Order: sequence, then structure tokens, then C-alpha cells
Amino acid sequence: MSLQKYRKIVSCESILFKMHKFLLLNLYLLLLVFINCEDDEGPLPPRDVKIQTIEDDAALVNYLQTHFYNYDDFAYDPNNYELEIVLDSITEENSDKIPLWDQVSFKLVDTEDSDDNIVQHKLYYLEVKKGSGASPSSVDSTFVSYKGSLLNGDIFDDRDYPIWFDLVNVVRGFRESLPELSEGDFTINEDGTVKFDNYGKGLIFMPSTLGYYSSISSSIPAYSPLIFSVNLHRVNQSDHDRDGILSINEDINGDGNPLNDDTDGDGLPNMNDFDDDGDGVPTFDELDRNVDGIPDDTDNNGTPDYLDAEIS
Ligand SMILES: [Ca+2]
Ligand SMILES: [Ca+2]
Ligand SMILES: [Ca+2]
Ligand SMILES: [Ca+2]
Repeated sequence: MSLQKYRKIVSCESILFKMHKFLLLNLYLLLLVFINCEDDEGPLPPRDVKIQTIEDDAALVNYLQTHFYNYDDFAYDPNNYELEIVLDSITEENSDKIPLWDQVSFKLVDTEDSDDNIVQHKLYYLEVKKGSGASPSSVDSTFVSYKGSLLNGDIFDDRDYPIWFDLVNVVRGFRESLPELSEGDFTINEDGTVKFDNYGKGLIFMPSTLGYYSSISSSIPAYSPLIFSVNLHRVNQSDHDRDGILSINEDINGDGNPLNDDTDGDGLPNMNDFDDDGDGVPTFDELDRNVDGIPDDTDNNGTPDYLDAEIS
């Protein structure tokens, strides 16, 4: 072997050795960075609900002040229930449009945080068309078609054909705003298809704290305020435990939420408890024994028998 060739091989080997060391070092650094990232950025705890609902409200107010819906179309064609609600931003060209902010109503909804503190949330809604029928309670079943979107306009759910929803099983913002709309009526066509008419149409604008909050789905990022455009076709009053009292009428403390009333403290809210006072006699059997349509109160103490464990 010539000296020149020998030197070439040695220098090649030393380059390879250096590269090897360099790659190892890089791999080591990469691992370190990776491990550090894991340490620093592990799963974050959910944000403070009180702070988040204020942030969401600011985003909602900004949206409502800078957007409008196609109210002109509805005024022009008042009997057209096929007409869809369209939201758009107010720009220089349409600066004469009335912002949603001047049209929406709102209600306050209380929730409890993890420390049992009451947190108040602002839920905005707009009844675009009044339905001809009754309004649901917050725990009734509703037959609705709807479209859900984010404040940036991205649609995450779109249901053209109505579907039954037990309002107990949907996000709180949806549950609390549907009672602000009313159902319509329907006719059955000769071919058996059903035509819905005169139904309520509305918009819901909710903070993430009444929506999906910190949950992440493919189409809804965490902490997203939500917009729903809803058609309320039908309402079905619910008696979840079939004890003869409508679920909404089992809201004993009258705060509008029947899910937080539990007379016998067995963990089942009255609306899901067929023996509300836990005295062994089902509510249905002691509600109205004399069938006069008024709940019985045998000892006249102001507490009806079905809520009075002393009377069985
Ligand atoms: Ca209640
Ligand atoms: Ca109970
Ligand atoms: Ca009950
Ligand atoms: Ca009783």
C-alpha cells in the first residue's frame, strides 16, 4: 500500500469517527431536549373557570359587535321556514348593518367549580323566528336540526335533518338556551313524509365554559366559545323516572335546574329517583292517592307525602 493511500484511509476513518461522535452527541442532546420537554410541558391542568368565562365573554362580545345575520332576508320572506340563518362580519361596505349585539338577549347560568364556588356565565341567544307552539324546559326532549360553528366561522357540526336530543345530555349552553325557543307544527303528507312548519329558529352564543371547555376534539379546539344556529321542530315533555311528575317539576328548590335536587340524599336527583323521599313507597304510589290532581299532604305540614319520609 502506498503511503498516500494509507493516509487517505486513516483520514477517512478519523472523519467517520468524528461524525459518529457528532451524531451520538446530537442524539444525546435531542434526547435531553425531549426529556426536558416532557418534564416542562406535561399535560397542563385545566384553566380557572372563573377567568376563562370572562375571557370567553370578551371574545363573544367582540364577535357580536362586529357581526350581523341576514335579518333582511327574513323580513323580506317571513313565511319561508327553509330560509337559513347566515352570519357575516360588518365591514366598510355593509357598515349600516345592525350588529348582533343590538339584537341578542342573554341569561346568566350558574355552575359550581371544583371548590364548590358558584361561577356565573353569560349565555347569549337570539330568537330569529318565533315558533307557533310550546317551549321546552331545560330537561325536556327536543327534535332539532342545527349547525355548530366556532367564532372564526369554521363549522364543526351540521345537521340538516332533525334529531331527538334529551336536553339533559347536551352541553349546558344548549340545554339552557333551547327553552328560549318554541316548537312548530307539522303535517303528514300523502306519501307518509312529514312537513314541519312554523317552528322556532334561533342563535346561541356560548362561552366554552358552557360548552366543551378544556376537551379537545378534531374540530373543536380547547376553550372554544361556540355558536349554534338551531331549528326547534318538536318538544316532548319528559318524566325521566316515570313517577308521575314531569322532570322540570322535580326542581324542588326552584332554581331552574332539576339536576341539583335530591330530597333523600341518595345521590339520585329527584327527576331520576322513583322514590324521592326514600321511605320505601314509590313516589307514583303516594303522590295523589285521592286522585284530585293535587299532591297529597296527609299531615298538612306543607311537605307533600312523596317528599315526606315520615309519611309512607
Ligand atoms: Ca333545582
Ligand atoms: Ca334522591
Ligand atoms: Ca322523582
Ligand atoms: Ca312519603
